[in-house]
Amino acid sequence: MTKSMKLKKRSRLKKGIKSTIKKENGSSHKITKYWIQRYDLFSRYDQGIEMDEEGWYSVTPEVIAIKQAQRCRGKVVIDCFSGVGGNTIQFAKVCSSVVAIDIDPVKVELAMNNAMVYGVANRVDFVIGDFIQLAPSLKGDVVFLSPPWGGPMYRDVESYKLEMLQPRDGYSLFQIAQSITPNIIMFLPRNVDLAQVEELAWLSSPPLTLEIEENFVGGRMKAVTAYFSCSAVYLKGPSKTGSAALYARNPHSNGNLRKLQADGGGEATEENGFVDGVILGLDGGATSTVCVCVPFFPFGDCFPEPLPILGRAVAGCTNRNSVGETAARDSLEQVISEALVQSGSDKSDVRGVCLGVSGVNHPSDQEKIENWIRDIVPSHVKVYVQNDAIVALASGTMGKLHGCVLIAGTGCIAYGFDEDGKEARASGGGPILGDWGSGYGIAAQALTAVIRAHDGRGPQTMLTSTILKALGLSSPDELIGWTYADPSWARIAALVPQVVSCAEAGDEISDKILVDAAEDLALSVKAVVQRLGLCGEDGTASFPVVMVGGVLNANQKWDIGKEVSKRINRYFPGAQTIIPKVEPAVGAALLAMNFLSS
Ligand code: MGP
Ligand code: SAH
Repeated sequence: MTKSMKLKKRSRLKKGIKSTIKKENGSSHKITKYWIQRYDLFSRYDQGIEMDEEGWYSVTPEVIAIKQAQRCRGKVVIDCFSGVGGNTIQFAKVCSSVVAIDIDPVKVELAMNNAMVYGVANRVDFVIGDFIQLAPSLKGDVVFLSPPWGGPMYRDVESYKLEMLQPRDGYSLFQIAQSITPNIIMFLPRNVDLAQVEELAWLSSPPLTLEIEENFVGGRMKAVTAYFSCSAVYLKGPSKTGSAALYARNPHSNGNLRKLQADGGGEATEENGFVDGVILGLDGGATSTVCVCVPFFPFGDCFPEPLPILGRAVAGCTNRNSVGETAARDSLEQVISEALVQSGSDKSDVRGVCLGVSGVNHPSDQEKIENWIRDIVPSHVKVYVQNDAIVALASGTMGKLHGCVLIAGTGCIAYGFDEDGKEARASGGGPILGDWGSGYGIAAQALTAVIRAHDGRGPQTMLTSTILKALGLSSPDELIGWTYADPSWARIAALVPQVVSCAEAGDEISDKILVDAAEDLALSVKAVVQRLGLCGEDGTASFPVVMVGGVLNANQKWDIGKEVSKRINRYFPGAQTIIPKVEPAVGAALLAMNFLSS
C-alpha cells in the first residue's frame, strides 16, 4: 500500500469515527435506532464504514444482501439504486461484474468508501446518474431494484402499494428493468401488497416465474425480496455432459453431439458432431429484444423437446418507430453477438435468423429490417422478418405455419394461416377499435362499471372497493385523475386480476365482463378460422389454436383461457388449443428452421 493511500484511509477512518461519535452523542436521533443495528447492516462497521441519514434507514442488512447476491453468483448485475453500497458490496464478492448506480453523488462516494472497506471497490463500476435515463444503455444478466420507499413512514400504511415507490411507481420501474432483462430482483417493504407484485409477473409476456422471500434479521421481518425470472431454458455455454444429454434426444444425432468451444469456433466439423450450425431466433418486443441461439436441426418437422438453448441474450427495443433506426440497429447487433458468445458459436456457424416484431405488416418494413440483419451476419445466412403474431403461432406449433394464434395480454389479436399459406387476422386494432377481450379492454370495462355505479347509472359492484383498494384511492372520483395520469395501456391492464378475483367472489358485473371478453376472444378466432376454412367443409377438421398472453394463461380459478377454449370448441370441435411451452424467440428459431428445411 502506498503512503498516500494509507493516509487517505486513515483520514477516512477518522471521519467515520467522528460521525459515529456525533451519532453516539444523539445529535442525529433519527438514526440512533439504525446505529444500534450497525453491525447487522455492515459487519465491518468499525473498519471505516460511512453513512448518511438516508443511507442509515435504507441500506440492506448484510445477511439479506448476502442471500440476494448468492442468487446472482457469476452473473453481470446492475444495482440500479445502490445507496451506500449494502448490496453492491455483496454482489461484488460473488458476481462476475457489478454496475452500481445512484443519482446522489454523496451516496456514490460513500458506497465507494464502503466497498473499499470490504476490499471489493475495484470489482464495481460506480455510476452517478439517474437509472431511468441510463436504462436504455445498460446491459446485464440481472437487474436489482432497491428504490426509495418514501422513507421510514412506509410502515404507516397497512398495505404498501407499488404506486408509492420512488422515483417512479413500481409498475414503471419494473417495465424499465424489463427492457434490460427478465431477471429482476426487487427489494420491497414487508407490508407490500403481494397481489400487485404477482401482477408484475403475471402481466409479462411470457409470464415470468416469481419467487417471494421474506427477509428476517435476528428473528424480525425486515423486508420482502421478489425474484422474477424467465422460465425459458437457459444453458450458459453448452456444458459437455448437459449438451450431450439434450442432443441425444435428437433422432438424427449420433447420440454424442456437442459443440466444442475450446478451439474458438470456426466451421463445425463432423468430428465435433455439430455439423449443421446454429439458428438465431429473435423476439422484438415493445420494450426489449430477446435472441436465442439453438442448434440447427435440418429435418424440419422433427426437433428434440425441449429444444436445447445454447445462448440467450436480451437487449433494448428493436422497433425503429419507438426508438429510431440507429438504436434499433445497435440493439440488434448487440443481442445477436451476445447470444452467439454465450453459445460459444460465431457468425460463421449461423445458418438462419428469424426475427418476430410487432408492427411489421408491409413488405418494405420487412425488407428494411432484413437488410439490417444481413449487414450483421455473413451473406449466405437466410434471414426472415415476421410479424410477432406469426412467431407466437410458431411457438405453439413447433414452427409450422398452420392454424390460428390468439394473443391476449395488454392488447389482443387473432391471426391464422391455412395449408396454402393464405393469411387472415381479426381484432388487434387497439382499445379504441374494440379489443374488448384484451387485458386493457377487460380493465377498462371494470373501471367503467365502477364509475357508472358511483354516478347511479349502473348497479353497485364489488369492483369499486377492490379496485380502489388496489390503487390506494379513497373514492371513485379519484379514478379520473389516476386514469389520465399516465397513458400506458399496461397500467390499466394490470387491473385484470382484480376483475378476476371479484368474479371468483361472485360479483355479477365482473363475471359478465369476463364472460363477454371470453366470447369476444373466441369470436376473433372464429372469424379467422372461417375466413381460412381451417375447420373444413363440415366444420369438424382438426387444426391448432395457439393461446398466448397473460389474460389466457393466468391459471386463476376463473380461467379466461379455459372459457375461451370451451367456446372455440363449441364452434369447432376439431380445434386443438395449445399453450406454448417455449418463449416467442424460440418460436422464431423454429420458424427459421422450418423455412430453411422446406
Ligand atoms: P425499517 O422498517 O425502517 O427498520 O427498515 P426496522 O428496523 O425494521 O424498524 P422497526 O422499528 O419497524 O422494526 C427495515 C429495512 O428496510 C431497512 O434496514 C432497509 O434495508 C429497508 N428499507 C427501509 N426503507 C425506508 C427503505 C427505502 O426507502 N429503500 C430501500 N431500498 N430500503 C429501505
Ligand atoms: N440498496 C441500497 C439502498 C438503496 S436506497 C443499499 O443497500 O445501500 C435508494 C437509493 O436510490 C438512494 O440512495 C437514492 O439516492 C437512490 N435514487 C433515487 N432516485 C434514483 C434514480 N432515479 N436513479 C438512481 N438512484 C436513485
